[in-house]
Order: sequence, then C-alpha cells, then structure tokens
Amino acid sequence: NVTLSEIKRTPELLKQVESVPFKLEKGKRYLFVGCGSSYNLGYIAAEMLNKNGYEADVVTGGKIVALGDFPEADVAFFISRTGESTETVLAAKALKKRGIYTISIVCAKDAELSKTCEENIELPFADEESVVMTGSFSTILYMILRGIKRYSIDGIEGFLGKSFEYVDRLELKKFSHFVFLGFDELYGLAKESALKVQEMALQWVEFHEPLDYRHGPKATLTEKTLVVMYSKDTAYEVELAKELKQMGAGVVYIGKEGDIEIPYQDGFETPVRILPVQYLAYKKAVSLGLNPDKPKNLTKSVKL
Ligand code: F1P
Repeated sequence: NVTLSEIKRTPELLKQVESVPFKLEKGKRYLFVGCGSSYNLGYIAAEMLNKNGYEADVVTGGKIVALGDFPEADVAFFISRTGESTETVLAAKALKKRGIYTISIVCAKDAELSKTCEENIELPFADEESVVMTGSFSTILYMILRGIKRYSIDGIEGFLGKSFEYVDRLELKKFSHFVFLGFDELYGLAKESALKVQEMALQWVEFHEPLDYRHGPKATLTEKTLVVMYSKDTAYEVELAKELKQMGAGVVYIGKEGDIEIPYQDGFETPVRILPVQYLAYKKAVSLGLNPDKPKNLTKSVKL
C-alpha cells in the first residue's frame, strides 16, 4: 500500500527541504509549467508569487505544445515529479529555444526534463512509487514557497493526526459527489483536491471559487454531496458553509475553528492543507474496493 505510506511520510519529506536552490528577483517575470498535479502546483506557486510582490504566471505543458502559446517570461520553472511527462519536456525545449531561462524541478535523477533545462533542481528523496502524486506535491510546493519566505511548518504531525482522525469519522460511503472550494491559491488547491478524488476514487468532482458556487453549480447539490471548503476565514465563507449544510450537503470546513483546524496562513499552509484531502481520497477509494495504488487509465507519467 504505497499511496497511504507516501501520504503519511510527508512531514518527514518536508523536514528534508532545507536549502532554497534558486533566488527570486522582483522585476523578473516567472512562468510555471506543468501537467496534472504539477500544473496545479504551479498555479498555487504563481498565485503566491504574485501576492508577495513578484510577477508570475502559469500554463500547462499541453497548451504550449498544442497551441505554441505561452505568457511572456524571463525565467520558466518546469515542474514534474518524474521529469518525463512529454508535454512538459517539449514545452521546456520550446521555451529554451525562445531565449527563456529554463529551470526544472523534479523528484528524480537524470530525468529527460533535467537534460533539457539550463538549471536543475532535483529532489530525489521525494520520489514516489505510486501513480498518484501526493507527498512530492507538498514537498515541491513547500520548497518553492520557501523561496518567498523562509518558514517552517511546526507541529505538523499534531494537526495531521487530528485531521486524519476526523476523516476516519466521516461517513464517506454516503457521498458520491465531491465539491472543493477556495479562492486564489486555495482555488489551485481545490483543483488538486478534485483531481486526487477523481484519480483514486473515480468520483464525480468539482472545484469552484466559494461564492461562485452559488451561481449555478449548487443546482446539483444533494445529500450525497460532500463540500470541502478551503477557507480564508472570511464571514462570507463561514456563511456559505452554513448555507450549504442547511441545503443538505456534508460540509468539511478547513480553517480557523474548522472541522479540520488548519488556519489560513496567507497560503503558506497549502502544502499541509492538502494532506487530509489526499487521505480522504484514499479512504473513499478503499471504501469502494478500489486500489488507490493502481488508478484506472493512468500511468505514473503520461507520454504522448
Ligand atoms: C504529471 C501527472 C500527475 C498525475 C499522474 C500522471 O506527472 O499528470 O500529475 O497524478 O501521475 O502524471 P509529472 O509530470 O509531475 O511527473
């Protein structure tokens, strides 16, 4: 059972992230490129850079390959756990040709992507056996966020223990529709959460901005819907959570005094906030008799 052990070893992985092997500069335009979870990671990173005074954008490797289209940039980070996803490798080749400085971030040694980029950041200790990306996601994200601000995630084992117990108490059998809500970097986290539940548990998933959920998507809400709110603890989000509960959905509020108590810390908590939901996806898969280590129609890295 590799997926579960990889989720659970994340605190240990985060402790191994010490140095920040790149230096962000104000005035430079950064671009994050990736596929799947690695794109979601880049999305969160770009949001975080922008709100901390840097200039950043994000694009999928697939869009660069198919459309030849990408935002202007001085430096591009290519994120890939395996370093082998075809679109990410091809995108790196294309951007390098266009004179953009290319940096790879991978959890492997001597990957194709590392051979392509001018500078390489390798985190082989965070490599995973599982198809689905879990601990490596938090590790890469934490390393990038430490480029904005040196910080450490103290007491992580404590709140993880509690939040996993909360997930254990959830009656997951009841739910077959999973909705993830969050603003800005938490929108990226909502997208990643939806992907985890989709990949591991093959469920109907959605992700939205919190208040936008009222503008149409809530039409499909039933008592089989589980809404996970990654909250910035605004009064509006607190109200929305109450409203959705009254409408009959199950609601998991992640925030201050939440069902899962991981307070909003300007987005620097995102590498930790994803963990209970990865565990939830795992548990839902197991409750259906699925093997989360072997997701349907998926391989560890997707080749074109
Ligand atoms: C990207 C990715 C993963 C996904 C699955 C297929 O891989 O799309 O996000 O979970 O494993 O590949 P990578 O480029 O980060 O190796």
